[in-house]
Amino acid sequence: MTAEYQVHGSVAVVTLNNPPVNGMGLETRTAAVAGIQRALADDAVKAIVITGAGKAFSGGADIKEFNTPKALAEPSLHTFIATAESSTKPVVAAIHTVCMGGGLELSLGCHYRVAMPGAQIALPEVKLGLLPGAGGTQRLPRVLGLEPALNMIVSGNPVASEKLPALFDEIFPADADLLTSAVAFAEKIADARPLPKVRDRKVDYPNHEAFLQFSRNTVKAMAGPFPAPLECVETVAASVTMKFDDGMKFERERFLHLIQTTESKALRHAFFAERVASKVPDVPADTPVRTIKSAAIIGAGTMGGGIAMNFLNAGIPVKLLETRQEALDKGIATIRKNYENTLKKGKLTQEKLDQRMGLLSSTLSYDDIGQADIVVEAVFEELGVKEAVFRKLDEVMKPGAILATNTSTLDVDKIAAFTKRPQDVIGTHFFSPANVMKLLEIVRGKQTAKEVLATALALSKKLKKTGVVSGVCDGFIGNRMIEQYSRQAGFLLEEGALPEQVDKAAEKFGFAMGPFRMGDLAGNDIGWAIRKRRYVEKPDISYSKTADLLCEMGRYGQKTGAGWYDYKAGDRKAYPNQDVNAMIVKHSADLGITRRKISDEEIVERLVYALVNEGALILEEGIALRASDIDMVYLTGYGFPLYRGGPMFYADTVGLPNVLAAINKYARGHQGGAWKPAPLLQRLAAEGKTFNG
Ligand code: T1G
Repeated sequence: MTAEYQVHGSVAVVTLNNPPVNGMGLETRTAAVAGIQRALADDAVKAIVITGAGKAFSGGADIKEFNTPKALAEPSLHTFIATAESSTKPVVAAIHTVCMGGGLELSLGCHYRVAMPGAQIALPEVKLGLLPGAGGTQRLPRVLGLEPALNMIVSGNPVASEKLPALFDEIFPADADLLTSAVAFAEKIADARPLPKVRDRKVDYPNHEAFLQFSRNTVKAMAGPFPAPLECVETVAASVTMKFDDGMKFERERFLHLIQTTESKALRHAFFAERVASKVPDVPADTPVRTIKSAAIIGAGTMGGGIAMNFLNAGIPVKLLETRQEALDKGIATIRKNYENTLKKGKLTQEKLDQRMGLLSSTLSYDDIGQADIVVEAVFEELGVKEAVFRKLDEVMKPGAILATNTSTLDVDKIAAFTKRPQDVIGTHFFSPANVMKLLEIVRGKQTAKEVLATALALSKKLKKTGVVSGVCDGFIGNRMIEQYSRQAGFLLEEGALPEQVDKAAEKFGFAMGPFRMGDLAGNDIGWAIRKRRYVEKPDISYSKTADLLCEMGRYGQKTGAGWYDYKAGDRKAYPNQDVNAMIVKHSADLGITRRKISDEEIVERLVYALVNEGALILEEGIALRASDIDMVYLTGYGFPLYRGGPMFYADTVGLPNVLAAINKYARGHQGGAWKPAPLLQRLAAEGKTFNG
């Protein structure tokens, strides 16, 4: 059943019932419209209440139906709303918990709205690259007024029901029973006429043109590559400048335009990708999880401190362990300073700061951490050091404690083998700065217990991270792909490009930061250390020597005040350096390469398709469970532009045959050996399929 029908006295109650959030898919719309029609045909019924079962009134239209015939099939959401609005008997929307998107639009088509306090009210369509497409842009301004409605629609952010008295005819006490109260309200107004319709109201806003022009300018400045915010302004403007039905037509036309845009498809892809990432096919959703009431962090450096903050922010006490008191003191001071900076920005209260710092304790002894439910090590990235730590943890940690490593490049299975409990060992790869970056790569060892994996996924949600499961390989998902991206960046320098051109092209594509500025930020010596290891372990993999030559010049990046670029104190701008560029040009000559002009298009293709091709290998090796997981890694951990949906989604929009053709072209060029097309890419391209299915 996707909508139930009951009669309470003289009131019919239609209950939307499409778990988990009563998305108004075709079956739900059909059953609800049938319910209203049944009520209208029953003379004993004097009024109608519409409400939602479970944890929502309604989370809106069923996004899963978009870009499928069901989305617009009759009865459409418009028809459902019109059925309520044109009803000859009063229709009351009884709202609780969540009322969003089409759910709120449905309630605006009803004659009355009543609610429980604390319900989250929103028109979040803009966050999906859309606009409220079922009358929200025309009706909400008629209820809340032009400015509050515009703010809600352009921001897409929820507002608690009790903060919107103009929207509701009654807000019940928190301890009221919604159904009982709503039925009583319906009986009270059953004979009231005329039936109040939002569409009959007028939006009164003197000098609205000036306000709307100001809104256009403001939204244009902040919308970046996304078309939806400005479309929201224009359609809300129609609520003032056009008659209701004309405004509805205009809204429909702009909605149908937006739903076809790549930006909207990318945002909707990311919405579901984030949620599906926590689903592991062989780990049932009801797998028991271990209780995490306390944590221990080994290492109070940049990573250890950042990781500790995640737990403190989630209200989980942390015991920070270091080998030397001064390291401990420094680590704790850094954590406090980070919180104080947030306080200064007005994003944290003193009370919260004190509460979080109050959850932090420290020790120099492993004997003090044995009772922690989870321990995360963030010590030096060297297998010998990890071995010593894990052997010690194996000795002191209570049975059932989760032993997590924050390694970014080492083999989690080897680390697990240092203990007698490999089933309790897992990788939790945080990204620096760990208290800021949303991405958490959860590395599943061969022997990691399903319960431990399920616990780590649940914990990532509690830490407000996007947890993505990775298998064990060198670099897991993100770093393994970025290595190919960096290789291409280096080869481009040898062939004729300079760091500034490559970075500008990448940033124009939408990356938060190009590869060379990123190297300067992360530290060029980190890549240098990895390459030195690679030269021994995998001599057949070639790299441009330019990055090594740069490090030999002592130019490790921002931390040394100079890297690919020069930096000035207190200024984050990257200034090209002539010595570095001369080194690059000389290196080309030493290689006997005649430097050539390289187009931005080639730069972007080589950087992005290097990610795509490695992502395809990762997918077919089963290191990543699905293409959208790879997209989430890049959207939340590597500054890939959200409006392009992630590398695999972007490749789908370009067309895999086109991606493959470009790769085959580059395979015939300089360092072409780096381009071995992934079999999965070749197969999908040949079959006319996509990564994201
Ligand atoms: N359609 C389909 N599925 C949805 C959904 C929706 N609208 N909203 C949530 N889900 C699924 C979600 O994928 C997940 O699935 C489960 O519900 C729980 O979600 C014409 C066009 C409602 C605040 O944008 O903001 O109406 O992983 O983990 O943290 O103008 O979901 O369990 O299989 O997020 O409790 C506008 C989007 C639609 C609201 C609940 N509405 N959803 O948060 O649970 S467009 C939205 C949310 C529209 C009209 C337009 C949140 C939530 P699974 P969750 P939550």
